Amino acid sequence: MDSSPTTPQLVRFSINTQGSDFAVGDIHGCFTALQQALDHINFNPAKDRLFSVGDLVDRGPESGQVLDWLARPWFHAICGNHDFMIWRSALGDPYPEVNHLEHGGGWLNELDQEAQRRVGKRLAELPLAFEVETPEGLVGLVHADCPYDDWQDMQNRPLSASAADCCLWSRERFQRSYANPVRSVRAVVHGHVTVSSMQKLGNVFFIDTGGWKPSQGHFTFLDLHQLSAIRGPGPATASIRRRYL
Ligand SMILES: [Mn+2]
Repeated sequence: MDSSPTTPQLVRFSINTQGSDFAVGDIHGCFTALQQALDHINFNPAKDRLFSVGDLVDRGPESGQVLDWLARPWFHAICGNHDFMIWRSALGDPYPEVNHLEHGGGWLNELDQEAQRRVGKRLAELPLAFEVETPEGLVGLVHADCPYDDWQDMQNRPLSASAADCCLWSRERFQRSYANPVRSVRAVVHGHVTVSSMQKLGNVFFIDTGGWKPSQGHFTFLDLHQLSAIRGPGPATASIRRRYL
């Protein structure tokens, strides 16, 4: 079975002249908590857009809602390592390096084969990177780490296997506190590394503040026009969500 994605690795969004653009960190199947946080910040789906930095699924109770969310015209997502592991499994070619069940991937097995295939095909379409036009220039989004010091390298050539791996899995930039800016782009936004509050290294933002965690953490929304963070509410649904973990 061919499990290679056919989607462009980088997708560009033109400027939103009507409303705000927000990036949000890992969701991990906590869509009810995400919706509550969106309500809290007065997100307006008629004119605002929400960009997920990936890891839509696994760990939380509502991974099965992922296709409904991806059908919403204001919601856009790149691929995280969990989305990657799910589509590989769902299309019959599991990623061999990680025991996915230990990392929250068991929900897939509860779907019938047709539903698994629908999820797999859709998640395999998620690109590895977005670039969003803002009044002050392009903002890039990559799940884990940008493999290059210059965003043009994301734009001008196909990603090598190791560069794609970096986009999905790397923690190096964060762990090494590598603060050189990524050139030719206003900012780059990552999830993947869970932090207690948004962190910034050079022009690179780490925004996964654990909104998916059952008893701690919150969603952070990074306004891509202002490059300012809005804190969502804490884990208000903890008692509901903990049952599933
Ligand atoms: Mn991740």
